[in-house]
Amino acid sequence: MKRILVTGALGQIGSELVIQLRERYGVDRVVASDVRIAPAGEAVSEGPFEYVDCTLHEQVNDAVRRYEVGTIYHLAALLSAVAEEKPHVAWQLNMGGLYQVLEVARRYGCSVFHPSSIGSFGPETPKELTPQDTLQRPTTMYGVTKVSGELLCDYYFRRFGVDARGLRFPGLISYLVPPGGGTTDYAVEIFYEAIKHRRYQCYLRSDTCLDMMYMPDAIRATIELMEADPSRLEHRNAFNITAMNFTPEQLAKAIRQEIPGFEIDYRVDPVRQAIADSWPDCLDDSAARYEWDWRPEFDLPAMTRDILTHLRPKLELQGELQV
Ligand code: AKB
Repeated sequence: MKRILVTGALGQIGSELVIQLRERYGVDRVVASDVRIAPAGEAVSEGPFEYVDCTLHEQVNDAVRRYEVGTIYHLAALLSAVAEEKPHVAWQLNMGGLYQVLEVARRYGCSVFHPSSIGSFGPETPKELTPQDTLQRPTTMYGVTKVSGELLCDYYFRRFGVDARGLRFPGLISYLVPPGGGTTDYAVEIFYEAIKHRRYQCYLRSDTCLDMMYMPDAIRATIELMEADPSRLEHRNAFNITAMNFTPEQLAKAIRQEIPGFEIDYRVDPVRQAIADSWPDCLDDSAARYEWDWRPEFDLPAMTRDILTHLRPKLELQGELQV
């Protein structure tokens, strides 16, 4: 079996994906890469690690050639809020990086996983049960790069036979590695603040409904899609997937079941609110269910309990919590 290369391996998805891929295929088979050096003691440092700036062809090419890579999980990208602050950097990284990865994949016959997002939709997209195939006219730079990325991946599949597959991720929630610069990050921060201070100030309006998913489901979906029988795939880039959808108010209520007295108030950030308002409320993921048997395992109460169980001891260990 050829090796796997993960770009953006120190990010929110990468850190957990590398661990799962190594458990499944063997530590030496999975090469983690990023533009930061892996901190000693982190799980990703327990196997091969390479510095790779994926916008530079030579660096991607060298890593793929030297490690005899057969599959690239290309995760390096800017998220929505930070992409809106730095649209030029977002275009360079999100599109420039993907282009180099696809070019190298074409040369060496690699498969490619590329994450898309609910951010690939726009205000004119149907908001409820957003269909798999529908209008995509995003109004953010992040969304523009995500739709373009979906199209580019499909082009490389049709034109050059590159086995490129992707998922439209909803907001991803994890207690291991924090996200950076997303619009849905509130749904992670809220758990830290609930444990530490029993209160949270939310930057989105209380009734902002968005699709969300717990990270273990997202990692499983990624691996299952890449292992799916290609003859069953009518779609490729990219599949709608979701596990739950809720508003900040509903999330606060679920946390209150576990932490009585937890309080939330709101100070709306107009930039992130506008981004969230342009995204769907709830996706229809029936194509993923039909074509590769996608099923989420965690709903809101199950996720809330699991996060609180694991996050409290983690914060105690880091000295961020009085025992
Ligand atoms: C973001 O908020 O930018 C991401 C996403 C939904 O793609 N979490």
